[in-house]
This record gives sequence, C-alpha cells and structure tokens, in this order.
Amino acid sequence: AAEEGGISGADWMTVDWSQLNRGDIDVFKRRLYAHLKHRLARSAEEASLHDWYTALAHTTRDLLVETWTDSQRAAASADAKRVCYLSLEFLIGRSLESNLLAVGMMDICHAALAEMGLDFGAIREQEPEAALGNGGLGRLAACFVDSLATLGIPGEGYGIHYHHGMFRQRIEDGRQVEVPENWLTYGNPWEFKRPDVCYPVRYGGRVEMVDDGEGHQSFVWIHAEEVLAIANDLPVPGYGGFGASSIRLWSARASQEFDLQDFNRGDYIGSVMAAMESESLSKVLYPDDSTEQGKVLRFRQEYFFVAASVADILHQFRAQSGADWSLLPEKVAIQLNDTHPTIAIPELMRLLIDEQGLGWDEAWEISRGVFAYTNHTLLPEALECWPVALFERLLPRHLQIIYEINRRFLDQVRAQVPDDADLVRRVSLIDENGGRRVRMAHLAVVGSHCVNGVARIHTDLMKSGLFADFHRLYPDKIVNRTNGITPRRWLNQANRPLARLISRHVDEDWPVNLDLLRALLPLAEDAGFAEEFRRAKTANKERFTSFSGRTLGVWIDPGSLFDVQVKRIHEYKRQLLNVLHVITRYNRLRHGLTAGMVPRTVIFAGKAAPGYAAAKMIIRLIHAVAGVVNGDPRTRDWLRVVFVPNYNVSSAEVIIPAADLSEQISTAGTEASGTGNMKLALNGALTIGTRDGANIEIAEEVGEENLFFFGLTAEEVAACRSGGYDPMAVMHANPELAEVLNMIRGGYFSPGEPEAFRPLVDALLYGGDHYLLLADYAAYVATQGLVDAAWQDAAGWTRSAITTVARMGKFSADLTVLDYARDIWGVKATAPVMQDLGPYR
Ligand code: B1N
Repeated sequence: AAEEGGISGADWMTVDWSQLNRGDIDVFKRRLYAHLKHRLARSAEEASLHDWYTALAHTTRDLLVETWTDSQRAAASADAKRVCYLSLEFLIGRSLESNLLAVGMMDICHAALAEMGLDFGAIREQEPEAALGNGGLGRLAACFVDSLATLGIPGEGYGIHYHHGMFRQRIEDGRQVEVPENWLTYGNPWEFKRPDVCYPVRYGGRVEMVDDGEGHQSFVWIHAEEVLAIANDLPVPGYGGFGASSIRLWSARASQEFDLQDFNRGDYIGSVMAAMESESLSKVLYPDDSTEQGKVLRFRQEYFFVAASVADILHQFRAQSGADWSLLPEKVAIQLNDTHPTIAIPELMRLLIDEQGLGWDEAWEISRGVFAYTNHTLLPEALECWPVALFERLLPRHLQIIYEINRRFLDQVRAQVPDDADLVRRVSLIDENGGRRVRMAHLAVVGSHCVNGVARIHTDLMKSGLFADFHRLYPDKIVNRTNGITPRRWLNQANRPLARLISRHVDEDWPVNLDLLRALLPLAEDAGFAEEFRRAKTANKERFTSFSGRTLGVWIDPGSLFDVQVKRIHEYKRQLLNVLHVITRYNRLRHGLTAGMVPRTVIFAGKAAPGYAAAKMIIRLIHAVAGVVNGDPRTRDWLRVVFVPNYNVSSAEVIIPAADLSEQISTAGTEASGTGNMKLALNGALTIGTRDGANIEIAEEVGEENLFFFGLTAEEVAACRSGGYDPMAVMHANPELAEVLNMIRGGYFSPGEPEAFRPLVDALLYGGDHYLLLADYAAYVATQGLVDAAWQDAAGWTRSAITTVARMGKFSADLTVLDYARDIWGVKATAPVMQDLGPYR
C-alpha cells in the first residue's frame, strides 16, 4: 500500500559487469549467507525478503565498520577539535542504499543478488525509515552529518532514539489519519547499542546553598527524579570510503527497574509503572513542525538529550585532554539546531560551576566559546518560551543560572544603552507579559558566540526584525549560512538515470564536488545530450506513474507536466494557493478555454500536524478537488490531481526526480530557507516561486530566466499587511477568483457537506488572509500561464532544466558545512576530496 512507503523500482540499477571482480562478488555472497545462517538461523530457501534485508544490512554494516572505527581513532589520536551537532531531530530515511553507495559496493551487491535470483529493489523496500524528524530541520541535520563524514570533519550528531518516529499518514475518505510508526519492531541492523555509555539525567527537587564558612557559597541541586540515558550509535560512512561520522541517539531507561519503596509497600504495579513513565521520555517524536506546543514531555525530552550529550562531551574531553576546562573551546564546538537544545547552555554552566568549581566569569567565557546557535524560523508561534513555573518544578538550578545570566546581561545592556527601559524589557531572557516565560531564543543568542540564519533573506530579516535589538548590541554575532543538501542521496542515489548520464559527461567525483556539474553547461545546447536528459526524466516519471497507478489507482500521463508541491502542510507554505490555481484551471477547461494550456498533473504530498485543523482541512480539500477534477471527462486529459500519502524521505526520493515544476510559493518572508526547493532544482525541475528563503539564491545561481518568480516581495508583504489590506476587495475585482472561492465555499467539491470547506475561505475573506493568498493570486495564475508557454517549447524547457542542474553546486551541504567548519567551529576537514573543492576550499 502507498502508505507503507512502498515505491519499488525494478531494474533501477544497471550493472557494468566488466568492472567487477569475480572474487569480490563471491566474498559478498559468502558474507550474506553467513549472516543469514548465523544471525538469523535461516536457510536461503526459508528466508523472507525481510530476512534478506537484515542479512544484507549486516553485510553492508561490516563493510563500514572498519573506516568508522579508524576515523574515530584517527580523530582521537590527532587530538583534533570536534563538532557536536545537537538536534532534537535527525530525519535519516533508509540507510541500505546510501551506505552501499558510500562504500562503493553497490554494483557488487547487485551482481551478487542477481546471481542469487534476488531483487534488490524489493529487498530495499523492506527497510523501515528512520523518520526521527518532522521535515526540513531534521533532514538538514542528517545531510550535515553526511557531509561531516564525507569531508572528514571530526564530529557527530547527538539526538533522541525515538521509539516511534514521525507518524504514518493514512488517508481515509480524503482525510488524514495518523498511525503510529514502529520502525524498531524488527530491530535496527544499523545501530550499535552501547549500554555501557550511560548517563543519569535528573529532574525536580530543590537547590540548597552551602557556605564553606569562609564566605564562599556554592549551590547543590538535590534532585527528585533520575532517568538513565543509554547511547545508540548509527555509523554514517563518508562517500568514497574515506571518512565517517555517527549519530549518537539516546534512549531512556528507568534508573531502577522499579521503585523499591513502592515495591516494599506492596505496590508492585505502581512501582513498575513509575519505571515505564521514565522510559516514556524517548517514546515519541512530537509531530509539530514550526509550531510550539509547550508540552511538559517535550521540555523533559529536550533536557534529557541535552544532559546526556553534554555529559558525554565533557567525559570525552576529560579522557582526552584532562581537566583544564579553559581548553574546552579549543576541543569542542557545540552547534544548537534551533532553540530545542538551548538548555545545554545553563547545563554546561552548572557542571562547570557546581561540579568543577569554576568561577562564573571563567565558566561563561568557556561556554560562549563552545556554543553556536542556528535559527530556523521567524514565525512567532514556533518560538520556544517555557514557563518559569515549569523550570521551577523540573530544573530549579538551571532557572537560577538563567536568572544570573539575565542579570549580568541586562546590566551590560544598561551600561551600553543607558535609560532605555523598553530595550531592557524587549531583550530580557524573561518575558514578563502574562505568565512569566523564558525566551529560549534570547538565551541562545546571549549564550552563543555566533548565531546564524539559514538563507540570506532569512538572516537579513533576523537582523532587522526578530533579533534587531541583539544585532545592535552585538553587530558581528549574526551571520548567514545558507542551507544545503547532500548530493549523494538527493542526486546520485535518488536519480540513477540522471546520475549515470552525468557521470558519463563530467568528472565522476561530482558527488563530492558538486560544482563539477558546471561542465554540463555547454551540453545544454547539445541536442543529443538534451535528448538523453529528457529520457532520464521520462524514466523517473514512468517510475512514479507506475507507482501511482498501482498503489493509488490514479493513472496519469507521463507526458504531462508534473507540477509538484511536496512539503509539510502549513498555511504559510500556501498549498491552498496552489489549489486555487488548480480550480481556476479546471474552470477554464470546463468553459472550453484551453488555448495555450498544456496537460498537467498536479502532485501534492505532505503531513499536517495532528492538531492543526486548517492544515488538515487543506488535505481534505485537495482530495475533494482531485475527486471532481479527475472524474470529469471534459477535463481529465488536461488536468489531474494526485495526493501521495505518507510523504517521507523514501517517497521524496521517488517523487522529486520525476518533477518538472517545483512549487515554492510561501508568502515572502515566511520560509526561512527551504531545502526541497534545492532538491527539486538539482533534479532538473524548474521553480515557480516567490522571492523567499533560498529561492532567491537559487535564482541568482541558475538565472532568473530559468525560473518563474511571482508575487509580493517580503517588503511588499510587510507594507501590504500594515497598509489596510482588503481581501474582500481583491476578490470583487477578480471574477475568476470570486468564482473559485464561491465554489469552495458553496460546496461544489463537497456536495454532501456544503459547508465542509467554508472555514478555509472565511479565513481568507473575513479572517484577514494573513498569508496574502488573494493578494498573490492573480500574479500566480498569470505566471502559471507562462509555465505552460515555456513547456510548449520542449527544447527551451530542457535547456533551462540542464542549466539549472549544472548551476546548483552552491547548494551542496558540503560547502555549507565547510563554511560552518571554517568560521563558526574552527575545525578542519581532512578528506582527500578537499583538494578538489577549488575556490571553496
Ligand atoms: O527548517 C528548515 C528550513 O529550510 C525551513 O524553511 C524551516 O521552515 C525549517 C519546531 C521547526 N524551521 N523551524 C522548524 C521544526 C520542528 C519544530 O518542532 C520548528 N523547522 C524549520 C531547515 O533550516
């Protein structure tokens, strides 16, 4: 079923047998059989596809372990500085194929399986995704660790070993239904459990002041609860078998199987329940992307993984460098992936002061030298503000430290800018409006030596908006690091037809030096190459088509223009604007206005946060519109709508290579960067988008003539909002728009329940249309007309697509990570590929 994530691709790989060594294939087979027999106790006759997957994963894992342990040892003996990337999310996806490609064993594996009569495509589908993230932020963390590994930068990711990752999305009656995801049911062959790497994490209780009698006071946290954090390591091989990295994921274990006191009182069940409760800490990923729920369990999760990671970092430092804590910033850089791990700042201060006996100033200098913070969103609803009362109850000592950080910081502000009480109120770490709250972003800014945004416009808006006061106080602190994606997974692995074509024409090192794709530029004018490029795209579209036919029962024409919007469903991303365009197009077709139009398939995929009613209603509307449009014999040859359920890394790997048009239509100023925009462009889709996030920088690279910009700029959005925007007037001025809105509002797509979608339209007409869909509607529809015209010029379209691919080198995560490494972390890359990185070295 589609929601099982099963998009298979038979014959996806072709093997060049002449390059293979007979002996290698035989060794591979022997290892595979050995795992099947000794690990699974199965014979080849008995083995299920899943057994083969497990045996194959272990065979592959054996191949990476050597480099993995070597590079860990090398980093340790070089005593090099290392990077710790703290993230509540790592959206890793499947590992079998990427690991085989990294160690260069893909062809041998294919040959071995083929001789054994096994289908790699089918075996690959057995692997459940490691979906330990919501969307872009979590996938970015996974791409960055891939780059650390490939570049040979010492360091790793730290996160949570969620028992249940991102929920599986089922669609029932056109509605999203969330189903728990169970990726660990059959075990995880990739991970190494480390029960010996284990740290206690404490909560609750009170703080006592101790006086040593000589006027020196110190603080003791008498905690009330304790949980153990156990390490699980996922090896991440670098491409080409040089470096390696890992992701250390913590799982929670009760520090006592059961509470002895309860047990002795005769409450056996109660005592075991308490243990279960502490294990709930790593049970489930919060499925909210860009919204903050303020839930106690989330707060506990954040401290849980932070406390374990910081303890581990200090433990390793001590083992390596002894107890001269002033050296810590020379040995470790800790990157905070958004504010989720920000409690690491007071945690490090606490350990240095309370446990190691350092003075405040010394501890503070060390701490600021170690931490850097990445901001990923400006949306107010996503900014973490934890109630002071929650800190008092769970982390009383951390609250004291935050107060002291704040006291010293505000003194400095008053000294720097006298007599500005409002400034002090605005920048304070404590929000005093309504219940008192800790502003985690302010804590992160004050406690870090560097703060970065994730695309140029986003960083500029941080400086002029959210962090304007901080930018005046610390003019050099806020910098830009535009996001990137790993070319290994997002081109070499996901798009084999194009990757093979590229490798025939440019230096085969392109997966570790994406700028080499520039060699494709002259080929954009070459008719023969263009033909091959189109053939690769068609192969990807056919793979998608056979999947959607088999699993969704929607048969689409691979010759139509594939218009793709895949990402979390959110009002600011404006999937609803896309739907307004689809309905407009439908109406024109119904009225016989086909002039200039080309056949299109509009593809959506994405999950809504379970409590986000508007986003769920948009999913329902997409299905309702699909039902009407796909069923109408007058229009079905011209327009189809497909919603692919359960969007995840694996389905992205199939959808993205098939796309012709990439929809990046967020209200300007709202999408911090986007990374799907980069993946789609790298796979040869042309972008229709707003001047938002990384779209702006993509346009600078690929050329505005090769993409379709439309709509208000961020400045115009701000002006429009403050200048009495009247959505109703916009509707009245545009009869086509009025017709579309009336159809949705009047139940055209929901005849059995005419009011079903009214709230969506009412939010636009009477609710202020916060994301300015109506303001951008006319420009969007007109620009979609330009897309049709461009598509009719097949040669011109292909030229633009090739040019786009050739000019996407800037968005390799390798370059992004190198920029962090050089200026923010102060660490060096050691991989031989560094020689090839030319101007970016
Ligand atoms: O981070 C991505 C960006 O490319 C996207 O533009 C941005 O929307 C995304 C709370 C978030 N920002 N904030 C989150 C995720 C989970 C959560 O609980 C916020 N995700 C982003 C990578 O920079």
